[in-house]
Amino acid sequence: MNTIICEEGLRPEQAEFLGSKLLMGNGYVGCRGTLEEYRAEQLTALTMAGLFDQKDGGWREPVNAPNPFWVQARFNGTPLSVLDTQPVSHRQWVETDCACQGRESDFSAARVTARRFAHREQRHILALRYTVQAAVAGTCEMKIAPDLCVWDINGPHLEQTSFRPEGGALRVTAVTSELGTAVDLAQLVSCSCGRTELRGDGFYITAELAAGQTLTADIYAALYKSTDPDAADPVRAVQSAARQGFDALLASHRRSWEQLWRQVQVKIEGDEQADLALRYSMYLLLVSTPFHTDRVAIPARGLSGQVYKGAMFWDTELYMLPMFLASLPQVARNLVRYRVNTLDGARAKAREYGYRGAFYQWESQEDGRDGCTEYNINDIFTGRPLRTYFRDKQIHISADVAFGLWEYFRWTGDESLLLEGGAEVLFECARFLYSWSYYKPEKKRYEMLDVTGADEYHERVNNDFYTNVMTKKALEAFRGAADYLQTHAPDRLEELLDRLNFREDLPAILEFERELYVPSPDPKTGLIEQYDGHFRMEDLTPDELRARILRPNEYLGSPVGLAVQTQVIKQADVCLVTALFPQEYPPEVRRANFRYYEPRTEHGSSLSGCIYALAAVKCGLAEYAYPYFLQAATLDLAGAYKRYVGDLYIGGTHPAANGGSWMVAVRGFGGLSLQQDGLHLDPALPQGWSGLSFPLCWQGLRCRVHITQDTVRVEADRENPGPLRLQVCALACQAAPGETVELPCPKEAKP
Ligand code: IFM
Repeated sequence: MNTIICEEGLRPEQAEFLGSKLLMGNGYVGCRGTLEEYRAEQLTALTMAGLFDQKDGGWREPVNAPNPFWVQARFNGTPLSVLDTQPVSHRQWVETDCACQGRESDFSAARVTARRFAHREQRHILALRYTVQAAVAGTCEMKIAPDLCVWDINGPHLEQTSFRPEGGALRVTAVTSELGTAVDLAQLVSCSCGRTELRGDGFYITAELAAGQTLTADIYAALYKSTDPDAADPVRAVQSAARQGFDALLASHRRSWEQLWRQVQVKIEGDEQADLALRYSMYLLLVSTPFHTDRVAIPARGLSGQVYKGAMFWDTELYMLPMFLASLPQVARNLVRYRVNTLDGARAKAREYGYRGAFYQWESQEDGRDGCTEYNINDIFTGRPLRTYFRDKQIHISADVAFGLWEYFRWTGDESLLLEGGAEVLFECARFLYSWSYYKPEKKRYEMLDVTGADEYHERVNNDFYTNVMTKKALEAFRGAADYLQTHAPDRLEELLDRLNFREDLPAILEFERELYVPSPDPKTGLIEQYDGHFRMEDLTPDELRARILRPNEYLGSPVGLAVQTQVIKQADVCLVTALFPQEYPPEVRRANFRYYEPRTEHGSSLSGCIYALAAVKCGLAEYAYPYFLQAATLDLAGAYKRYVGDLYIGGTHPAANGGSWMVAVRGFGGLSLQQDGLHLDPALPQGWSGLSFPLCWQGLRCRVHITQDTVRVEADRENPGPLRLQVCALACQAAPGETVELPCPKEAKP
């Protein structure tokens, strides 16, 4: 089914929002949902994955390519542009089944339509079909040329730009200012009628149109950067694209998307709004996914621009990876390999701060550079930069990386990743966390001091619950990898211990794992304190806190924000743990902590809602689970997110919330979990849902799961190498290759 997200009518003030909402892309490049006449002012951007640049000491950020979709058209002298001429009608959309953007604008004398895409497989190829249909006889003139006037926050990043005609195409070359990486683009235009002239700065088209006649301009572009392993001549590439033609390119692009959707599609029955929201959320995640490389992961704002420096955060491992692990393990491998590839950067960062091992980048860019700066936010009152400690103290990033890597191994059983650098990452993360820890002899335990947890409003705290739990998980992963190598590849273990000079560390790190302090629930109340002393902070609700705000967009967190001395938190920390590892906490503990922390959460992050939804499912609190799920899944559709913190723009798409919505649907309502004894399905569908189905892949075995209010059906793939075993509503079940098994799942069996 083609799900079209369509905006009727022209609202110029929405250009920023629609640019993100109608994003399309192919993981190599992200193209904001702007119109052909739009330029930098309307935040037009073609964001190139993995190409970063720093200009004049500003923040390093991704580079936006010259925009090959720029069209200046006139009909009988009147601009066919919503910037100059009010259209009689206007619509703009994105098709989620095939990542195509479209628009239709009626300017009364002529109607403009456009459809464009970045090819999913031929990832360097972009194509646009732009048509002008005359309502009256007249002259249509167009100039089509790559536009350098694109959105830049800390740019412009491209220098030494040159335009030249070559082989019937227009070639644009430029280099980035910091590293001199070349960006090479060729554009070619083919028109259905009229005269086309290629000059040094663009294609000029003139056509006399009769009333009712249509001029079709097919615009092709090929885009490369010199660091691409498959860098090639863009002129040849664009010529080949033009030979294939727009229709054939679109057909192959569409087939590729259809195939992708078959592998990932989650279907909700009985609730169209939720179904659409989830599909759209997954779409947004997929357009920013690097299917083709392990040199980048998915940035915190996807490929929707330069916000958050185009960097990869812990969002990848904790919020996005789960979807890929369960449905596209080959992509999960790329995401995890990215951390293997950036290990040296993490080592360098640990050294920089006087630690050992691997301290991963809080805002990771190419080759393991940390894009995160020491001053991330300006004080809204004084304009002065505020010292924040995201970069230096969010050490949970190394634990998250280790956790993600081990999750990959647990889900796929693919030992090659461990052997090809993965085990080294686990060893180095464990070493870093150990080197950060303090042993308190009087308490006979290790503690994690001076850290910032998931709740970023409270910086530099001691024993943040999430950090300590994840440290423990990272140490378990380290031990798991060491044990695995000992049994299956002892030579590799020996080699690693020698090369990393790890023999002395080994017993100490094992002791660290045993003696690490992880706060436990209060025996009377079941509450877990988020960090040492949190319960002594002023107890306020977020509304009471907001009543103290003096200026819009005030930053509430450290060092001087309103939340700092209070118990108001930015996003789930304790509840993140109980949501991710519900089996490790009794139901009354999960519930007590949900009831305590949820009313004290300000949701200052898009990572918050989905986790409270997941936590609520795991507590059986349906009245919270569904609304939080819908809020997370519709975040980018409705645009109900923060756009500014202080004077810092933070809009764009929200891949963590997108992946988080999948987690709520499949791991939450679908009840999918991977436990010590294998896969479990313990569904708890919202009342209004008549069904939920999703694909599942585990250790090379694939199936499709269909859940209703009282049954679970598992359809095992014909190609499976063996039987799929899992626990459905606490009953052991087995599906042979090609077999369908259906089990009752009565309400009383649900958690
Ligand atoms: O990683 C998150 C962080 O937890 C909250 N602020 C935004 C970051 C990027 O999404």
